[in-house]
Amino acid sequence: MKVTIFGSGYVGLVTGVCLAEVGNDVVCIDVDENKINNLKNGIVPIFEPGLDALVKENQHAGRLKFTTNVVEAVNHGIFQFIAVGTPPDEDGAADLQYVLAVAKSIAENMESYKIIVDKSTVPVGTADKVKEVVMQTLQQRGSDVDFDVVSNPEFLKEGAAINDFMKPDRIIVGTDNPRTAELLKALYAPFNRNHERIITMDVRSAELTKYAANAMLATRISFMNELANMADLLGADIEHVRNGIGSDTRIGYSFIYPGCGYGGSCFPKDVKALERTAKLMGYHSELLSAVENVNSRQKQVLFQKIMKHYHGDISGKVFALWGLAFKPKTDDMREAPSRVLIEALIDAGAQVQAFDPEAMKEAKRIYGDKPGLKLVESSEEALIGADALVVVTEWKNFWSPDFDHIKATLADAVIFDGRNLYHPPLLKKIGLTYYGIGRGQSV
Ligand code: UPG
Repeated sequence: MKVTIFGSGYVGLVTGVCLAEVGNDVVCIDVDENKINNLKNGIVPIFEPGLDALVKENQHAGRLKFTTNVVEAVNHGIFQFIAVGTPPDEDGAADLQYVLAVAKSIAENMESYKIIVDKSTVPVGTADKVKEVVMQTLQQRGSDVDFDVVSNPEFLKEGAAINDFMKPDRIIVGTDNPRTAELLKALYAPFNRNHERIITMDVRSAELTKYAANAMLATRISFMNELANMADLLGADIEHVRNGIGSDTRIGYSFIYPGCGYGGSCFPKDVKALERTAKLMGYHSELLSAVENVNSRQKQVLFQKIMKHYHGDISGKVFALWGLAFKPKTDDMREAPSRVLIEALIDAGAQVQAFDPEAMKEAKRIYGDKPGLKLVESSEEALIGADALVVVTEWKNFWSPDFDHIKATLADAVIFDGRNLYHPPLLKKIGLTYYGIGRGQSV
């Protein structure tokens, strides 16, 4: 089938390559010429495991093309996916200008029936707005070409996006037109094997499903982070509590890991946007604002533990920081807890020596030569001359370091573990002072 994807960012690229991989004829379009030229040469702008190879293979096979030419792109696919950004504006609402601009471009150039698919995470009611823009533009052109607008939200986790697309838990298709649902089902058939994963519903419910999923997951995390803070005060270990409740099949083990706060491009943005949508409807969501507030506070927890340990004075101290990306297997530092910590430590007069397996380039782009921050080449180098170690992201190669060596290297022999990677009794035996999240140590 012929597919066009507007926006060659994270969601658009993954969607494009995965649809091409199963044999579709895909054209990806972006306004950024530089990005498109790089992609034509197999240079992928983001780090996502498996993406590079799929871009190259499918381009080589002729199933995947990149362009900046709107006329060519609109004429190509019966499916026109919109996968452009929806950044939050000042008051947390998703900014729809890019989505609506794409809708207009499609309408300006379409000559035959098109299925316009909203893939970007957009507030409830956006599909109706897209429909309106397309209708108006067609009217101005004096064209009566038929079209449908579908909401088909993505559920891709950074670092596991290819697998999430190829083997989805579910594929949500929101449309009010049964004929369109059938066409989408045909497009997604290769990913809908073994058991039925396609759930069709009306457009608004599909739009809300996306926000509901992310808000639920964010709520679980904030809930666990609050409990962790209580566990610290109560002298309980949240890791035992996590195991204790996770074993209840109604609760389950996923997304109940306490830590130094959730980040990334989705949870913070989507929780705020849903709260804002509720407000626009005249509904104040007590829960969503609490989820967001708990998370902002949680990003300060490591800093508070550090300040408490050092009795409020860390000037001149050097901190080795392991992990800059908001989570492992990505180079993404958007809303990352590491950023809040780096800035707090430096403002308080300390120095930071930071290392991340993938995000060094991104850190350099964000911080340049920020005074007080040294970006180093290895986890080992971060320790040299440091007083303490802070672990912020749970990359696998941080899971089992040489603790004897750490003890011998760090001047103050102390570890602040923002992801509860380590076993407190073991570290105690080695002679390291250890602070985790909710391990029964009050801040
Ligand atoms: N996190 C925790 N504790 C947990 C699980 C996650 O603190 O138990 C944190 C994690 O460190 C990260 C954040 O939660 O900061 C988000 O993690 P994850 O969901 O793996 O990352 P994203 O790539 O942001 O993916 C989310 C949804 C995905 C959706 C995407 C964009 O999981 O389904 O498509 O956001 O909306």
